[in-house]
Amino acid sequence: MRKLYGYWRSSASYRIRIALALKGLAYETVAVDLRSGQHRQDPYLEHNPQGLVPLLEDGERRISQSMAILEYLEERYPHPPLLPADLLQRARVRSLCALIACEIHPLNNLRVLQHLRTDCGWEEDAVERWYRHWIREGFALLERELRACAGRYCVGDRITMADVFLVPQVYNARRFCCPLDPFPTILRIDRACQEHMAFAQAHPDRQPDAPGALPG
Ligand SMILES: N[C@@H](CCC(=O)N[C@@H](CS)C(=O)NCC(=O)O)C(=O)O
Repeated sequence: MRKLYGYWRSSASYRIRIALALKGLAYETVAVDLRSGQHRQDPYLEHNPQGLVPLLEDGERRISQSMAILEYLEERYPHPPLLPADLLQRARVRSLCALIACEIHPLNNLRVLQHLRTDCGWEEDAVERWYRHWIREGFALLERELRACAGRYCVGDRITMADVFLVPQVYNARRFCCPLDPFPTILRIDRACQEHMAFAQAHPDRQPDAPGALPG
């Protein structure tokens, strides 16, 4: 059986949920509670020495890091494809994924925010300003890129990995009340994705470990 170790509100886990749903792959959710630090303790650390979610277990195989998991899923279960057939378009998709995964997401990760609060003594207001700053900077770059290559979705008119990265990042931005009006292309693509059942199923509020989720 396939298992996804993740946390309902983790945007990196959200990426994998979307991809699994798009590819029609069933899985069991194993909740790892980030708030109580389960990801930094055994038994989770034995499964994933990196101590981060998500982690995918596919039979005997265990894969960490969302980008590596997505590339694995793409190669192992190629249909429907989440990377375009065209070489340059594929590079474009990967470039957008990296912009989100490497230039935006790590700056606002839980452990970074906790470090600012706990070790640097920042007030919550300053932490939120930090968060919004990196979203504003990153989304400005993303918006400019998307104006050049977007169709209905991030790259052309088919859903790709870039959309799988974009939607969870927009979710994070909304969670921290980042103003999104300056980014009409991002908002338009997010709306188009939300119409797709796979994105709806993968939404954090619909996960079994979300507060108020129905049992089973
Ligand atoms: N680059 C990693 C990032 C994984 C990551 O940072 N996950 C977050 C949740 S979205 C996490 O586990 N945070 C725990 C922490 O910061 O302590 C990936 O793409 O999988």
